[in-house]
Amino acid sequence: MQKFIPQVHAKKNEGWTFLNTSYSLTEYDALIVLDIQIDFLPGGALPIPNGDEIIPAINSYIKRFKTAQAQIIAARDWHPPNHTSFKAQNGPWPSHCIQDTAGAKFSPDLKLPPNAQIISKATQPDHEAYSAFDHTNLADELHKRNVKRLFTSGLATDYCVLNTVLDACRLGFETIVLMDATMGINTTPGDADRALKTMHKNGAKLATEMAFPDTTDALPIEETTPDALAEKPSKLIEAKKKARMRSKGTSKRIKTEQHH
Ligand code: VGL
Ligand code: ZN
Repeated sequence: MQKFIPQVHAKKNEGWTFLNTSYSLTEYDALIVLDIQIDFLPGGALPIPNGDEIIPAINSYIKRFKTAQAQIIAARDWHPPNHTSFKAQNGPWPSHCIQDTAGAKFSPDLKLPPNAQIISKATQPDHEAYSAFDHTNLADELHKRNVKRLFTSGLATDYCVLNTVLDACRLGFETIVLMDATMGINTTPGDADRALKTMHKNGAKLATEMAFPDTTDALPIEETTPDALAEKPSKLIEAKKKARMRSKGTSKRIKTEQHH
């Protein structure tokens, strides 16, 4: 599958450094998937342009996190019908993601595992809440599971992702924005780019899937039994040699972080 990197991020060549970062995931990491709901996708009540294009990338991250037994959290915008963010209440947005309606459902293309933790946000009529931490039990859930590192994805870069990431940084989580798995509304052109800059300035790291190991790293090399070793020594030695080279980071240079 071809990797998707939003044009708006990919074209910015100056100011980027190349690091040999390679994130290896554990149960103390969490993937946060924000607002991949019908109303935020093309055809929905408040569609984010090309919002659907990040779903394959999110599914790919879900697979990595699932394999590592890391936490997977799906947040959803979950408004009461008279929410303060709606135009009828003099808010900025058309009605969207109303609790228990079809538009509030997650996209059927999103491959959420059954044990994903669901967080509902912006549920109080008089309180706008873009952050998944705002009036939710997300922080408690993460602390309960001893999560130290958050990887954020989803919609929209300039609202929910921005506010969730700033809260995560404030709360002391190591926070990584998955740039190839987020898309902005860009009500004002440049909003999403400015949001990324703001997140980075406040301590968030910016990364793409290039900062994760090649999928071949998942080969169960350590689980090979002595019996198998006796049968096919040459193949195993080769696989182990490759694994050692990969772990030393000699294989590639990865673009991950912005300089300022
Ligand atoms: C959002 C606009 C309106 C978001 C929520 O979560 O990004 N944006 N409601
Ligand atoms: Zn909303």
